[in-house]
Amino acid sequence: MDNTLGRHILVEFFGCSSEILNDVISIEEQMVNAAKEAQATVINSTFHHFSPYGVSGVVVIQESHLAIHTWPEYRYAAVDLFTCGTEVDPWIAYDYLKKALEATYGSAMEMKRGAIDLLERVDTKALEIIRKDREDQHTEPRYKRDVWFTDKDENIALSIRHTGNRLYRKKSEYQTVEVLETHAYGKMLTIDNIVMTTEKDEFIYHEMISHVALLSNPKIKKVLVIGGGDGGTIREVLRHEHLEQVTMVEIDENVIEAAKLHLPTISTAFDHPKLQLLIYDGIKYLANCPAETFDLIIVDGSDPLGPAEGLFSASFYQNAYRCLTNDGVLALQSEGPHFNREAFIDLNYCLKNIFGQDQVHCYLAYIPTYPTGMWSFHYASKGSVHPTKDLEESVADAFVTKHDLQYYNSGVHRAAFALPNFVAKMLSK
Ligand code: SPD
Repeated sequence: MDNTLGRHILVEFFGCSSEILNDVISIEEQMVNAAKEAQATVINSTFHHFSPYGVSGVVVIQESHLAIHTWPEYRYAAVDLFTCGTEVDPWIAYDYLKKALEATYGSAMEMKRGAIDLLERVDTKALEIIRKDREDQHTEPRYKRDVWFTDKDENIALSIRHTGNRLYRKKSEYQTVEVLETHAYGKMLTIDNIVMTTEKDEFIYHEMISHVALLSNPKIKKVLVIGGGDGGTIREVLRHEHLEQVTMVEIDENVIEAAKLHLPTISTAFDHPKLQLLIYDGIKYLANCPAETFDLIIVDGSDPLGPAEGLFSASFYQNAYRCLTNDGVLALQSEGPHFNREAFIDLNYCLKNIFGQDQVHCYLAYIPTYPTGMWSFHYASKGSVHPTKDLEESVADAFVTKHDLQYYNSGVHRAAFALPNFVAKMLSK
């Protein structure tokens, strides 16, 4: 170290815990801890998760940086530990990370950086004055965390910055449910690294998945909600006081627990006397449900992966059709025209086959925390009810005023069915 400016250790960790390597919050925490163990001064950290797998990030320290990229599918992490000066020992960070990542094997190569003999020192007096001025102005805490959650397919991503503190995490036999604290959208519920809902924009999705169907068919009395464990959909549905019964079937009780603990403004309706709550597989429930039981079925599921995959199948929608009363309506989230494009088109095609060409209507809403923002829903009518022709605007708007709705109104209801040409073309094939 006598004759160089810094030490750079290039590290490979093998046989690590895949779960830790895929957890952006743990990786950020462990990298910061490793820096601190090595007596470095942390300036800031920036970390991203890449779904489905992998984390990248850097901890900037006053003495240079620690960087990582992980491949959970190979239980492998590539790490750079670069420190300047004599006070920080990068090998302490190496030892700490080897344990923290549960690596079975680590290999490392140390390089000396900036050989003094090869460098020419210039007069630094002017630079010192500038640096002192900047230090005097510095009032903010020095360590800034920049931790990002990313919802992504192979081509498109949406990233949301959060505090790095995880409020909830549970893994069930179906999925991993988490609640994170975002800076812009309040608390956010995720399932298997997909955004489900956030406190600040949830109203768009929940108002649109519920009121479009309920306000175009006042005869609806019995409602079934499949999924929707955060409670936002039943909160909106149960605003309609004339309903006789609302049944909700959620496969994973952890979603309900997470919402009750951390999303109090969304999970307000779980104690409603008209609610019958079942923790059960919605696909099996519909398969065994007697014909013509519900006037409205709402499918509030996740993307077509994991337990939600069956919510995108023909047999599921055949059962939904069978379980609807003669003038019954099906309302569902149907992905984004730009995101999960195939699922969006296939679902439209599948519903038209089951309900009939003219019985299926796609409508759109703009949800900032879903990738691409443009999100779709479908309204499929078993009988003669039409989503816009049967809308009583004055009734809808009185309802909006009474409940102080934040997105839905009769104008938005009608406009949501006006599809941009490229979307209409996608669905006409
Ligand atoms: N890409 C995310 C689609 C999620 C739809 N369901 C959200 C659940 C909100 N109640």
